[in-house]
Amino acid sequence: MYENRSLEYSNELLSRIAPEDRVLIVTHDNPDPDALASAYALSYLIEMARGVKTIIACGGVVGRRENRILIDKIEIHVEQVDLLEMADFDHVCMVDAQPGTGNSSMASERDFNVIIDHHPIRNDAPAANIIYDVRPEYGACATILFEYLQAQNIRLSTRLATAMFYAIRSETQDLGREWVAPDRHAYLELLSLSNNRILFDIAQAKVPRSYFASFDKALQSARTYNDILVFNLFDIDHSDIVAEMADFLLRTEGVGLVLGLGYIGNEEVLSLRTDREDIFAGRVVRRLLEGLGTAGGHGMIAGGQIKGISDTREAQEELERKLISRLLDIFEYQDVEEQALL
Ligand SMILES: [Mn+2]
Repeated sequence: MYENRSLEYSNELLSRIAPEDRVLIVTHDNPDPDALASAYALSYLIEMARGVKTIIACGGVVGRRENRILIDKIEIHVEQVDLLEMADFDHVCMVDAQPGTGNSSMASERDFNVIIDHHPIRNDAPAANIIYDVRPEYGACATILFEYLQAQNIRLSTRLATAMFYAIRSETQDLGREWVAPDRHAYLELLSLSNNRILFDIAQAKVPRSYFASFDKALQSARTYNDILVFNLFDIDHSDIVAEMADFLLRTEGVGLVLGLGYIGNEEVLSLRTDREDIFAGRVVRRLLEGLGTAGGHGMIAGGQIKGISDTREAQEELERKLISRLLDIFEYQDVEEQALL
């Protein structure tokens, strides 16, 4: 079961790749399981169908321990994108991201031949003659690639199936948020093809002590304003931790929206989570960061970044106050009392 467009787009994509071509697959910085599995799936498709080995690259780091174990166990080779010369490639494909959202070190649209994504469509029209398959309704980008592989009748290896299953599972929180029927179909098909031992090793990954310090910082700093919760981790060693703590704190009773902050490499990192059905997280974060930074996201999950923030505690605290005040303005909560979570 796959949508017709999966057959059309995958046929078109494969027909453009000649046996001697060099193909690069990039995704967003600090890749998550969906980005990694999507890149790996596209690379597998091109290799199986056209016999062409591709290179996968991105910027940033893989911070979250589960994701590092995923890369190790599945053996996904990811290169640093800034060490590569774009001119060396005949095709540059982007998955699980689009140019111009601020979360990729690869900025300009001109560089891309293929864009496959499930984030909301950017306003600016894509360049002519590129393959542009963006499905904002899909819960995971890996689901789109799963359909390509099905449409091309390609048998999945256990490792690929495991990576894609884990991607859909973590991106949709086990089909709990942001999913459509194709995600569910892919999830069930992939489950039966997956290696449970690897899934267990990923989910039960050992974590460093500093991981628990992040929980402590998140809990100690958390403040609520009606049903909004804000926390600030200040200095962090990888940006994924902000989103992880935001997911964790969204479980607070009476809280419907969480804004998490962290700071790394002159950049403030924001993560927004909501389970309120009347809110579109991506829109809230774009309003919040208007004139300050870049933002993007879906209905329930969104993120953003503000560059060029000084590394002093005062600068970060000042920015936090500014963001809280903007957020309370957006929800007309100006007169709401601030309460510590603990
Ligand atoms: Mn994704």
